[in-house]
Amino acid sequence: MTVTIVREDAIAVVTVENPPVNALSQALRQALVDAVAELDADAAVKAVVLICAGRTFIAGADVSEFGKPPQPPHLPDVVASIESAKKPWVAAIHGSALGGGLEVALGCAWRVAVPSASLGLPEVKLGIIPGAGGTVRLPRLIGPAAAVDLVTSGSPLGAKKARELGLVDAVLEGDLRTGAIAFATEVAEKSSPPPISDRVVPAVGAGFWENAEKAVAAKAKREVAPLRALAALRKASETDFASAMEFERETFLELRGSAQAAALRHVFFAERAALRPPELAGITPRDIRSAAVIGGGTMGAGIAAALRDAGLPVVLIERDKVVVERGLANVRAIYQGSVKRGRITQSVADERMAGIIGGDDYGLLGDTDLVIEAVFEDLAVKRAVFEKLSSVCRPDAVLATNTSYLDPGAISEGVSHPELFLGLHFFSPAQFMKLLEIVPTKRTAPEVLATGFALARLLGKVPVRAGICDGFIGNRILKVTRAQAERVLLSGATPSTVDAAMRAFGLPMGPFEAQDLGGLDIAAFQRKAARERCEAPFAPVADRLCAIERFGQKTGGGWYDYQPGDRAPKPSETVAKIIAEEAVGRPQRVWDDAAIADAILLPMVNEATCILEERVALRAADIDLVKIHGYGFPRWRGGPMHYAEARGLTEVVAVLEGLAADGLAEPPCEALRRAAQAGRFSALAE
Ligand code: T1G
Repeated sequence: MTVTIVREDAIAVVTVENPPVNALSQALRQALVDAVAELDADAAVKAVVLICAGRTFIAGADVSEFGKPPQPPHLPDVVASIESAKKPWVAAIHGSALGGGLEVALGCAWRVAVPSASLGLPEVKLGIIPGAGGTVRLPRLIGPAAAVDLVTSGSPLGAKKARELGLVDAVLEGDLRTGAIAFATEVAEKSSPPPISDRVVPAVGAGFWENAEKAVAAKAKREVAPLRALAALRKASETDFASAMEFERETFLELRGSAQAAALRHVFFAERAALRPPELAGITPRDIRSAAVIGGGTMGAGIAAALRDAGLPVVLIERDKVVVERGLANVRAIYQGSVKRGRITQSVADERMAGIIGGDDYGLLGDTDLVIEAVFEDLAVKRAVFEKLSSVCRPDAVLATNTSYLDPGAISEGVSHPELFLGLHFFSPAQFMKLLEIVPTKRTAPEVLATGFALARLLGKVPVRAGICDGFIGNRILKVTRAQAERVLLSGATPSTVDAAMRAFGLPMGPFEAQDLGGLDIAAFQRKAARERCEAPFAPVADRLCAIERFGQKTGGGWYDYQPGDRAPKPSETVAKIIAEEAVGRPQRVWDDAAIADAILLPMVNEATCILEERVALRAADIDLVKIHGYGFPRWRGGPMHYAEARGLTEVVAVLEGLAADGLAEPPCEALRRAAQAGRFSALAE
């Protein structure tokens, strides 16, 4: 970490360099305070430019310091020292001025930015609120309404919008350093605006805060920080600066130590670590400049759109011209949906579609870098596709299957270059779902695996390497979720109480509502395959529902009944009768939300620990990312493994032993017992 000061005539340029993102470590905070003192004492200096080296302005406090006791100088004091400096400071912003970085800029008398800059206070995404004046100075500068949006959403603004709001004073084209020095030279000659801390917050209309509270609560759901941030913004609008700063700091320090903040920090670092797994360090991925998708159904069309959205030219192959048109129509429908929701403009949708060629001639793939197969989930059908691909594709083309249940190793039998083959398991809808399970076979070359991760970075996905087993990581755990939900059902609960309990835990929907939305026939198909492998999946009620073709919303009934045109689930007498029949002879109990959640979640953790032990997943954090980005597990819980560790693995083992004793779950696996002794899953890898 370095802070250098260069004097350009009467302007001092303070350059911060603390790779990778100029985070506000203790050393940097100290260096900024020292710079203020040094430059205040230098009569020749009329103004100061604060600029950063590297790819971004200060991207916030150093999140890796959060687990430790805060060290002085504390950031509010650093900001106050810049704000009360004798010379005007100009923050010169490029990249991302986020969190504490924007708060430092708010301490400056002026802010200038390049057009590509982004500015924001994302603290709520880390389960905290701004802790160095962001909730107090921002409403004074841009007004309460804009401040509420920026702080409670945590989403950054572009430079143009920031200029409109008055968050920055100028958007500079050309070289930032040169432009900022010119700007500083100009303002040095004139009186500075009053420090933001001395300004008043513009008044708001009656009911503003009450309405804001309703809106923020609706979006935040169970996340605590957004509403606490709103309270701090209101405090800033209704009291003096010092009291508001004190309130903000107390709230910040309290939330920093909270379980939600620990969980969200865990996910923050896990997501970043997932993009560059250590086992692929130094391995150069192949270049992917063109791609193709075989199969234009829901998954194929979504994958084609995701590839197009990343700028790749795409070829979409289907078995004949009629189905090709249907495939292209599926992709077009995706883009029209995005236009309708205002996500993209019509011209962008047209540009995306223009980059997709549809055809039934595999000959079109002679020069394609990557081909992803997304056809019907049948081994013979998939093998036939790869046989054709092996005969037409370049010998160095990467071939991938989007299978979610079949063994990629078995699918790749017969391909001419098995080292160039891997599984790329997208989740529906593939253009939006962030998760990508990357499934290498025994023959997949390291640089091809690295290509899978590079593709994920290109597509903005969260990549997780998964070993080969039935269901890889996510669907294997999902099988346990469903089996456990049925066990609870047959022990006295109802689909509604189970779903309500899982929603109360934080999931967007319960296991039975989710099955009715996705269709019960998909899981039935897998259970059939499992039974052919002599496995005994537990789904007595689901099996009977499928036998009477209750496949969910699409058949007007599954676990619930549905009125035509109405997606609201209604308790079903038919289902209740089947449950009662299947429950005969099973001990019944009264279930509360916590007990239901335990009976479903803790067996998931048990299965996930087996997955870790078998190295189907390499890190517990990877499993957390799979469940958060593929199955709606609440981010603020940190994922099932983080949740279990935070709760205490010894307690998890004890509860599982109780459930097993009652015949309601498998006993804790040996690996989980070992992890419980160490108190952490990482011990399994040692
Ligand atoms: N602290 C520590 N490390 C950080 C960091 C941070 N704030 N931000 C990023 N990193 C690391 C990251 O882990 C990765 O490490 C590397 O930098 C590159 O990140 C008082 C308390 C800035 C938009 O929430 O959003 O200020 O994996 O891969 O895609 O109110 O990083 O290479 O070892 O993400 O170019 C508020 C978080 C903090 C911003 C760049 N700030 N960072 O994205 O790179 S709270 C944030 C980001 C706060 C004050 C409060 C992004 C980025 P490694 P990357 P990128």
